Amino acid sequence: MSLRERIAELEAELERAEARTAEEVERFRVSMLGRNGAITHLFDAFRQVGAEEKRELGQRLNRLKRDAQARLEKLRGGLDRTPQVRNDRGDPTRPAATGRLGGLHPITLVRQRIVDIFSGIGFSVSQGPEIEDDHHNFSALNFPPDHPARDMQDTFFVADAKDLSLRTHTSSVQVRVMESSKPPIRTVSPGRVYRNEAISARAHAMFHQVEGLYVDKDVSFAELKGTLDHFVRTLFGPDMRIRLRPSYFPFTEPSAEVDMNCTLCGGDGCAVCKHSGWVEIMGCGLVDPTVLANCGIDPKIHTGFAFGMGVERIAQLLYRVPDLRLYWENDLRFLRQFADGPFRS
Ligand code: 2U9
Repeated sequence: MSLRERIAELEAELERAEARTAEEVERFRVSMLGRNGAITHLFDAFRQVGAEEKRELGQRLNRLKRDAQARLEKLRGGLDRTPQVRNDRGDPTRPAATGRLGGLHPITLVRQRIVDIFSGIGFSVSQGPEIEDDHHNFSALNFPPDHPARDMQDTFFVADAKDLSLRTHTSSVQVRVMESSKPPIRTVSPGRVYRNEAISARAHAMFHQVEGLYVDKDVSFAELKGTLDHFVRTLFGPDMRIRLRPSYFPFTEPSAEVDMNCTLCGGDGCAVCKHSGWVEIMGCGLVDPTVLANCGIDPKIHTGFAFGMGVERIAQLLYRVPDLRLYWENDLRFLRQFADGPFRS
């Protein structure tokens, strides 16, 4: 076959060329333009062509090569780029099925809400160790040596380390804050605490606290009451009222227990509030001057207020949880009721 005929044949072949996959496009490229391709071979043969035909055939050959390159680009552009569906694996372009996502635990949700309220009025968040020494958990907080809280019946001690126990309150964190910083101090300490209790509907050996501390010049009981009033109305609603009853704690003087309107009966009286219309939510007081002094703060210059609450108790009043044990049984029927936002399943 002459070179002229061969060019005509390949021109027709280019017209007909088709490709459905990337492999077929590549096969086309190699067969036409590759080192051993048909067009490359024609250029080799072209060297033998006589002078009289050289010009014409040279132009046709160059055009053929350009056409082959253009055809190659066209075939590449026309490829269907959607991934091939393989029957055995399903459609990989389908959005992923996420199933059920986990949710935040109700205690985490309530702890966050409590902390957010105090962050919003200028309190920082402080944390500290769950295994504490006697000084930070008891002595600095004015617990006398024979106080019942120091008893094995009430506190989990670390075996063979008499000075160490699981902290019984997060006040120990605030002792550390006072020891390491100067007033003004405004901080809340959320965290786990441990008490040697028989587990029941009303008590657990581990629970969560948020304690607050404000130390500055001239901090008053009125500021304490105003702060707690703001907290309760923000968390439970603007109609909620608080009342303070005198109490006693080793670390505050004067001390008070804080009640708010019963969330269950709205004040009419029910079993939860023992028909009083009020439920206890937290304790508070002015920091005892001895405690300030124990932590390196001069009580002649500074005063402070402090408060403490159990997160499980607050969650119980917010969500009407009848039994503390429900929080730690991990029964999904219980936990799913609190899932919120992106976690809701
Ligand atoms: C420092 C000094 C004083 C924190 C306070 C209470 C009153 C209180 C209880 C509520 C229920 C503990 O979780 S609970 O069992 N707390 O009644 N806590 S005043 O007083 C402090 C804290 C830190 C340095």
